[in-house]
Amino acid sequence: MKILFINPPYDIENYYGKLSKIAFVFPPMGLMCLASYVREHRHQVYIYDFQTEDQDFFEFIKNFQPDLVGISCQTALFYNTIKLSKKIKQEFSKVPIIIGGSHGSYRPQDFFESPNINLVVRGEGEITLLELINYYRFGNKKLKDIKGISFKQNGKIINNPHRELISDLDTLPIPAIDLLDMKKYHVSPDNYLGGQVAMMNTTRGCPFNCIFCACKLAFNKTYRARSLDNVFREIKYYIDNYQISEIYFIDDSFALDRTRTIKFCNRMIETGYNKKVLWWCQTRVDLLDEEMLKKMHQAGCRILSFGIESGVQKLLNIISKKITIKQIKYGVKLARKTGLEPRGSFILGLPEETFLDSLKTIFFALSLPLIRAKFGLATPYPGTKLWDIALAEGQVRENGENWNRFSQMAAYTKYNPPYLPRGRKAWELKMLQKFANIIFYFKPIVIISFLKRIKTFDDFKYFLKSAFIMFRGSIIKVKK
Ligand code: B12
Repeated sequence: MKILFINPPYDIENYYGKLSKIAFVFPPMGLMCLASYVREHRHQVYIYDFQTEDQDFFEFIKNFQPDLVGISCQTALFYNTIKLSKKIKQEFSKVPIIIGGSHGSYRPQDFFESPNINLVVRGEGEITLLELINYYRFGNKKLKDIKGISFKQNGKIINNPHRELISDLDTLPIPAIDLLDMKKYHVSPDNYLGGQVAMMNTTRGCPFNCIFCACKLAFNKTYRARSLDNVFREIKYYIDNYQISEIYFIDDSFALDRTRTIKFCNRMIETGYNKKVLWWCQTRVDLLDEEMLKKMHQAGCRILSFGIESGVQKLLNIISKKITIKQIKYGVKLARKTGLEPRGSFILGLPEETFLDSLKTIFFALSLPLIRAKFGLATPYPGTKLWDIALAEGQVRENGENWNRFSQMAAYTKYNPPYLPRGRKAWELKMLQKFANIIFYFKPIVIISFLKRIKTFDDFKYFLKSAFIMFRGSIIKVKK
């Protein structure tokens, strides 16, 4: 069959406002995984990524004539997914449209308000999608027997039981980056280590239970890791075929398994890949020790991102982050001491957060030797405990919600934050978000770290332009 995968247009200005010009452009990892998997089963595949495609979508689709369309949809892409499905169905009324990704995993019902969507795949997609392809091709299974899907039958939404997770991730092929033009993807300037970047995922699932995180259903809380042989095959593939010099590991917690992390680092050193690629990853402050961080640095790691979230212990407890202020201080300091660039992401506007707590978080961030910090606003994505809290407080609606509000970056957009702690005002949180994001860049170590990155005149222009956009976007002009 001919399968067309689509990464729908992202109205990035809705979500980042003036910062959109300096945001990431990342390859659609979920679709690359699905495409390579079904391609192995001899189906013809194409990924149309609206972020980077030059050819007109309708010209393309008329030429390609798909038998099935699969769209990946996070909450931020919801309305565009609906609009696009309608347009596709106008031209190809018989082609089934299947949705997967974060939003449908928790709220499949939203998609069935549109008559143009045939099915929603919840959670991990590879096996479910293949079964669906076989269903459409041979009709050898009934829909009711395919796990992990939701569909509408006789006006009723049927949610089949969940699909079991893939137990051995090594059985999955390398994500199909060859279907895309890798050169069109880049990180934002503050993450720039120079050169072509590849995005990789060496594990799936996170055993923690933070109340704001929307990853639980896709991969469950079960942590599954690929073998290092398998991971290194992929790294070699990128080095040989794409001459990459940077890898961004998007694992939820890269260093969760200490023994595996040390082995990974040793192998980077033995293979000499640490001389060819620099890399960065996300991990938790409570998983670190000096020996491991030194090893990571030696193995080419340069940036370590931490989800710090708050500078107030009471709030860390409320969000079930399971870390302490002491661990944060220790972890960030240690990363810096071992030559890594520690970065932190913070959330303002958490449940029970007072104005003073927000200030404490901002000044706590400033007090840490962080090289970058990003301040988002608490966003109750469907499927999270924060959603349940917001629902109970009447701040989100079970039906008829405006998904454009769900951005984390409300201060830069025309929307108000979708969640407000008791007694707080939208304008006040928006102002604090802008203040926090901008003041951080005045720290001398932050300025120095940017200056150190400048190697060519082009780098200089790139950073100057980004700084200008950042400052322009952050001019504090918030309507009360
Ligand atoms: C890396 C990442 C990014 C990267 C790149 C994303 C990309 N291009 O793939 C960047 C930094 C750009 C990013 C941006 C954002 N992200 Co993000 N991101 C992630 C992260 C950490 C990993 C995603 C990933 O690649 N996973 C690996 C792949 C294999 O999994 P997957 O994408 O889920 O795909 C599988 C299934 O979902 C399913 N599937 C997916 N699509 C389809 C389609 C079909 C047809 C089928 C059948 C199945 C299917 O099958 C796939 C294979 O098993 C997740 C957290 C997580 N652990 O999932 C958050 C996450 C997806 N991001 C999230 C958010 C909120 C955002 C932003 C809105 C943040 C912001 N304010 O900027 C933006 C939106 C960007 C956009 N264009 O939509 C939320 C989504 C919540 C929601 N309900 O929407 C998540 C879950 C994190 C969270 N907060 O809990 N993100």
